[in-house]
Amino acid sequence: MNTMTKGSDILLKTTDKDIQRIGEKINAGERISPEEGILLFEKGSLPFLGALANGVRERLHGNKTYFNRNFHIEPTNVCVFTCNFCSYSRVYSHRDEGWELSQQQMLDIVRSYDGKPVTEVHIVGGVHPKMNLEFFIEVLQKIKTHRPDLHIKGFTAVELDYMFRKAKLSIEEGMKRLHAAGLDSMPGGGAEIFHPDVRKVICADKVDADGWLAIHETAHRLGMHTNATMLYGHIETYAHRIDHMNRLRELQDRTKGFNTFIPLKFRNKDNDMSHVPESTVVEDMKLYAVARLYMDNFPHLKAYWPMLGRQNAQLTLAFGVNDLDGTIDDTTKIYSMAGSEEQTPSLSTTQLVSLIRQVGREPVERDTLYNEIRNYKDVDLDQMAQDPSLN
Ligand code: V47
Ligand code: SF4
Repeated sequence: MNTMTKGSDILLKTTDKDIQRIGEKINAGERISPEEGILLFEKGSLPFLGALANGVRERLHGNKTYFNRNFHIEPTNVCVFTCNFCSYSRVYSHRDEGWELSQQQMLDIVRSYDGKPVTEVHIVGGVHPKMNLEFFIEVLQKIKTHRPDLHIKGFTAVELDYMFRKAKLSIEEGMKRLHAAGLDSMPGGGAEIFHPDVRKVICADKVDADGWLAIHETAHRLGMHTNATMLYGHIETYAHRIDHMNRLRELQDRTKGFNTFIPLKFRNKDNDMSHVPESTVVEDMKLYAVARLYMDNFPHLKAYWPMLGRQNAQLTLAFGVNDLDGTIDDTTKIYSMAGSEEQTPSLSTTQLVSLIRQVGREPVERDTLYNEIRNYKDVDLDQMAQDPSLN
């Protein structure tokens, strides 16, 4: 049963004229301006924003909540860059404190999923000065030879920018070579906050906004889909968030190549920004809601449960989110090292399905491109728990 409040019901109870007008615009299917986006952050109450965002989410996806079966490969945490929010990377001179996987070790990880119904491998890591384009082309080819049907979502624009510059290739040439080797799509990492006033404080030395956007635009032009993230809840203002989302919305108007927007909550353990307090759950939910309202041309909004924790991820499903990412199988360290509650992030299919059903939503397994694989709305949870392929 769906007990969520529709946006139009809550509008009657809003006394702020500006906010009421913005709500009416959204309910009429009109786009909101950057100024209106900032006003929503400043003056929109949590229940009001939640109801509006939920209305948009249900217009787009009904009660469906997507997840996938996936695992990560993190080739290395050695990194030439020094983002202040990063708890995960080690500089090259301290590489003995980190890890560097060989091609064989990466392939062994893929082989360990033989016979298991995963559909996606997500490859992301630090920017290692010696792991170059040729190295990753071989990795992609080996994975595809071993398991052609496995979708490879790999490499942030930060990793690609470094690889292409080192190989002295244009973005287009570099992307074409990776695509031909087996790269199917790109994750959304490395975006952080685009505005230079923030970027110069939190991640001064890596690719800037225009470089990040140019790589995604090229991928879209070559027919690949990508995601986009935003690292929020540190030193950025509401205006910086809207500026970030606006740049993405403008690119999406031109290419339609983004699948999913993924806000990532800043976690402050063991990094150079540990003095910055983390955002509250109220701020988190407001951010998801405003993202759903502002990013009107993004089909999907994802809450990445290893970062938020599973209970808060459940809560986001009432604030515009329609996707929870995947089973993960304890194959990523980025968030546990930054202090997430999820120290060994892993959910069986049964657990993910239960998580979604507990809050009255309809779990749908998808592939990376959001083709539906199976709807678990009416599946018997006890029977599922007995099925080894789902646990
Ligand atoms: O760009 C690093 C973030 C990102 C911290 O596309 C941190 O499906 C919070 O982009 N606190 C990489 N966040 C991961 C990423 C991603 C994750 C899941 C799904 C997808 C997708 C993409 O992790 C980085 C950075 O924004 N990050 N450190 C931290 N302390
Ligand atoms: Fe390197 Fe990525 Fe960490 Fe920045 S966030 S230091 S690019 S691993």
